[in-house]
Amino acid sequence: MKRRDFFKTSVIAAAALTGTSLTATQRPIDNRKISTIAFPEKKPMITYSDRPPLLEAPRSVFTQKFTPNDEFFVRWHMPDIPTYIDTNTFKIKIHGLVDKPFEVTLNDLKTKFEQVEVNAVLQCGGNSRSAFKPIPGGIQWGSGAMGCASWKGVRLRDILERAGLQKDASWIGFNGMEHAAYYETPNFVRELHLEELDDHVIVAYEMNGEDLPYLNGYPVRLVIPGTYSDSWVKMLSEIRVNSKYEKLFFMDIAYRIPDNKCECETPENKAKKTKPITKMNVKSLIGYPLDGVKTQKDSQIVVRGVAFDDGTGIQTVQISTNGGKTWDKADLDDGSDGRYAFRSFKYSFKPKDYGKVTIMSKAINKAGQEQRMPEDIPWNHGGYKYNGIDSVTVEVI
Ligand SMILES: Nc1nc2c(c(=O)[nH]1)N[C@H]1C(S)=C(S)[C@@H](COP(=O)(O)O)O[C@H]1N2
Ligand SMILES: [Mo]
Repeated sequence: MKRRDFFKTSVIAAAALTGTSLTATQRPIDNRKISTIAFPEKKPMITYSDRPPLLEAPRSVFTQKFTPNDEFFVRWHMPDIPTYIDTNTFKIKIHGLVDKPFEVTLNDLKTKFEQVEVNAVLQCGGNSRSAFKPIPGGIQWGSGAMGCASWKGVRLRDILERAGLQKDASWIGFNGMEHAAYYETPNFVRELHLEELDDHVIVAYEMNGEDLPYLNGYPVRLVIPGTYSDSWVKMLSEIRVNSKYEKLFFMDIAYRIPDNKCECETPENKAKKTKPITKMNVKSLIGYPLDGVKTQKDSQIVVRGVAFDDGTGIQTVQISTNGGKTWDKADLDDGSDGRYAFRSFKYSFKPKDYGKVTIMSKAINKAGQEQRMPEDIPWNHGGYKYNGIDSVTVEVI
């Protein structure tokens, strides 16, 4: 037996003995090197692929409540992304089960509808996937496949109202403009049920006060606060209203987790029933200090980071500097950026001893949901929804 195989069986055997399913067993790998090559409108970032572009933000940006556009992560499924979009001719087509199908230009969006803004966290369902063992398929993201921005645009509901939904309307499909490299791969289309939509869902053309960066979906994208970003369709060109759910690749295969109480499974025993990932769970991330930072004994360390959930609201963030034995409350900002935005936190302390100190952060939301230790996070095939307690290790010299 090869060494790797042996490892695999012993893990499974251990899981079988204890009757538990596999869990995440390590922290996400998020000290990867920043690329020396920069993409259009972006600073050099952690780069997993250039075709399609897959870029991760470094941990250090998470000391800021709003993630700068030029460091905002990027994820595309298909390599063939239009390189030029003429905003004079660009239109979104709205059709299907509506009384008045129509096309809307960028200018129409900006002038013929009420303009609204929402601050919201955009996070890939696979963010922090590299914490799972055995390794699930997919991009081995560290913790930087997320960011918070202020989004400006038009309520999706207002657009649908103008089109006039027919009686049987219940599912809405959203199509992006890019294409697959091979014809077998379908377009990037997501579907949402009408009931999932509320007034916070917008068709956005602005991000942090600027046009959307090209790689983040210029000229318009869907923004669905509180949910994982796989449904935040970029370069949105078509809105199609249906009575039934169309069987589509991305909805049926990707971005699903086990539909059981623990939302868990093992590599051998794949859950039979699955469900879409939808709402985000509670999470915090330390932006400063970074792993390996050296500090002087008797000098203060000011820990800074961000916390968020699905919009339920963050109750507290706790910090431990002794491996989780005791926890202390961090200071939170006043929350005035809204319930879908990052809450920033701060905590200062003076290490008493020389040597390594591990700093951990744990967010708890208003529903009492909290981050658990990495080894208690349930494993799933897609490597979705990781939200283990965060940690960084510094050295006191
Ligand atoms: N048109 C289109 N929209 C898309 C995708 C895509 O591949 N094509 N990927 C989705 C996924 S899985 C994620 S995580 C987010 C990433 O958004 P960002 O690149 O702006 O960070 O876009 C979503 N919207
Ligand atoms: Mo994603």
